[in-house]
Amino acid sequence: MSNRLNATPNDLRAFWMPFTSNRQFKKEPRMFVSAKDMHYKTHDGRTVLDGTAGLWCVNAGHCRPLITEAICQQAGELDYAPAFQLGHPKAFELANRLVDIAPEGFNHVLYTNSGSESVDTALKVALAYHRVKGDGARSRLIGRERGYHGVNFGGISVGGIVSNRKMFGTLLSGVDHMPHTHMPDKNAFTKGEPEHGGDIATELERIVTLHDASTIAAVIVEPVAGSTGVLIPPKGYLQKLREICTKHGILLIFDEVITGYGRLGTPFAAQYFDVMPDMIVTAKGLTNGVVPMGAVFVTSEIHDAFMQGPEHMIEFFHGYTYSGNPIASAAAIATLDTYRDEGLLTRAATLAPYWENALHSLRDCPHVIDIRNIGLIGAIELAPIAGEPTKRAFSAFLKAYENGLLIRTTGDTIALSPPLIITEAQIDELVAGIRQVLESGI
Ligand code: PXG
Repeated sequence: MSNRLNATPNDLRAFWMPFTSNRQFKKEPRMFVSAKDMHYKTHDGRTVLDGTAGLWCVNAGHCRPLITEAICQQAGELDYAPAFQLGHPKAFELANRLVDIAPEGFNHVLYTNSGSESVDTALKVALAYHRVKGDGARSRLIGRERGYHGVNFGGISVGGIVSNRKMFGTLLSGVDHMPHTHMPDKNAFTKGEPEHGGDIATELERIVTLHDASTIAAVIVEPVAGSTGVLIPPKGYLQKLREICTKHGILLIFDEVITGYGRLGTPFAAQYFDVMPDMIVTAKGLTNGVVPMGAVFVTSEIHDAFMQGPEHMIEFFHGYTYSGNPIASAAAIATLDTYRDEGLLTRAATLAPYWENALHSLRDCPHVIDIRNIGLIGAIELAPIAGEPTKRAFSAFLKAYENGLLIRTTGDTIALSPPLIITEAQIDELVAGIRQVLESGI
């Protein structure tokens, strides 16, 4: 008998869930059924304060009217237009709007459908750029230990989170990794950018010497590493990476999938740190997480290098069926309107001092071994239970959810990234709720 006939909404077997402990979840499901602004509603009728902007993406808060209306309107007007050799106005309008908020010089945008696709797109642009410039020997890519660049083959090759790599064979060849910047012995409980570790960037110089600069296409880093448990760049670190890349003709790619669109109090982290990469990889907050979409920003220098040869020829053999999809474009334009109207791309700068003090007030709670923060990002690292890594933080996540708080955990770190509309009173509520969880014997 077909399994399908028996399927009911309460049958959870068919969906193999992403990055989830499927068996645990299906025994004890946690479902959201609606959302508004800072809150979710659960299937059992409870209200949950969103401390993570969904998965770092709902920067303007949930179910925002301009975005909802734009999607409905677009779906009824032009649902889909072929993305290759044809266009539609909103994809162009959006690209111009994006260039307006990007750092100067980022004049062109390639669209994707996710952060993972944006990463792989940027890596491919880097390789092809050197090739069109007659420098095709530059084929190596350099990432960093503990880096997260999505889950596609390019991204896990340059990424440095072992559990995301070890099951998947030999990955891309010609990839090397810089050391990560986490130095808890020296930097624990630093507010903002750590003092120690900026010189770790010189490890890139060693890698360049090892392989020779003439073989290296690009270096990719998250300006603030998120998924690994929130690692803030030490003072001077990103500047030093930039210097080394420039000196050796290597492209520097910032993966701003979580830092893009206001998370640090500037539109992009490049502006926050005043370090300009050659490409900026984004997704998530581009559409407020509502419709899948990503964008890769490139400089005119990179774009223009491809604009050669016969005009009827495709200049870059890459793209997706849904690149610049009309509904995603409409959602993104309405998202940028919402960010602009409410000042959300800079609001984190105003809230950051309050956020910092609130988070660091948890220092005396049980199990806390480090607290890190920047912009509207926070991390509370817990001592692992001996022999059972990740269990303590996961218990904190479950307990917080029961108590009406959405937090994220990765390893034994609680990561926080609330919507940029959060109020000071809601920050207090979040922090008080976390204190309660940490003091509850997890
Ligand atoms: N790069 C970075 C820096 C990311 O943080 C991706 C690429 C991939 O994006 P997609 O859209 O393909 O998932 C990400 C995604 C977490 C968490 O809790 C982080 C991400 C996704 C889900 C959870 O840290 N980052």
